[in-house]
Amino acid sequence: MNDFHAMTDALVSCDGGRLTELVNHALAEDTPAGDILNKGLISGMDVVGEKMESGEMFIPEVLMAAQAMGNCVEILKPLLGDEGSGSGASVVIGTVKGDLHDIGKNLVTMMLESAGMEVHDIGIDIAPEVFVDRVREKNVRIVCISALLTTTMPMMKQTIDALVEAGLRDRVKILVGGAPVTQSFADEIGADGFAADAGTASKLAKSLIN
Ligand code: B1M
Repeated sequence: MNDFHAMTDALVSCDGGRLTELVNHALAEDTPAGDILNKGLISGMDVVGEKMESGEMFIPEVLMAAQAMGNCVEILKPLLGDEGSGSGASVVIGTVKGDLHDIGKNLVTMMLESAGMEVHDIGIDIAPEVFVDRVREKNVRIVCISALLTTTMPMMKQTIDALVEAGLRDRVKILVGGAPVTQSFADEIGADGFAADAGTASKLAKSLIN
């Protein structure tokens, strides 16, 4: 069994200590941080998601797994950098109203920060009017909207519509993402870009401002 399978097992059994140990061990063996993130942690969370769906794992366990993953992302953070040319651009990022998922959003935040952008992470369960207020307050160039539930995807459109109604739409580029989001959905709701993962989000954000 390689370390990636063991990481999935540790996530499924909500064993944060073991997961941290495995991540540190993989790093000591020169496994690239991106592989640990994608092949170990994110793949492991997909299995957690399947077990959640089939009723084999319950919400408190999923929360413990999410916490364990978050701790390991902190370890990987300094090693996942996507250096430069974000030119200090101001970004507002949040997860839409009704949606409490934040691990993916936090990864996008981390990648944007390491690309040199000034990121204002406004959190989870964020109503359209809060996005609008934050864009008004700051000299924001990019708005990043995350959603993980099919039921909260329509809130992405409502957020964009609120920015249009507030007369702010032309001032900002809007980037959307999250597991159920697709390029065609992004086009349909009038976003400027869609990214399937945090690394792509950072590259796209840079290209949108340059
Ligand atoms: Co939830 N959940 N959850 N959950 N949860 C999913 C999303 C689900 C797919 C699980 C499943 O059933 N298989 C399912 C959604 C089904 C659907 O909508 N069709 C689901 C459900 C149903 C629910 C509840 C409704 C369960 C319930 O209460 N009965 C409930 C809803 C609560 C709410 O939000 N109102 C719920 C609750 C929770 C917890 C709170 C327990 C916990 C979240 C904890 C937290 O985030 N702090 C949780 C978790 C952990 C998951 C799974 C297992 C893992 C999500 C995750 O963090 N993945 C998830 C199953 C899965 O996704 N496989 C599931 C790792 C993360 C790195 O990936 O967030 O996709 P992800 O981010 C990726 C990309 O999507 C992208 O970059 C990241 C990778 O680099 N990305 C962006 C994300 N945002 C982006 C923004 C961008 C660009 C890229 O630009 C702006």
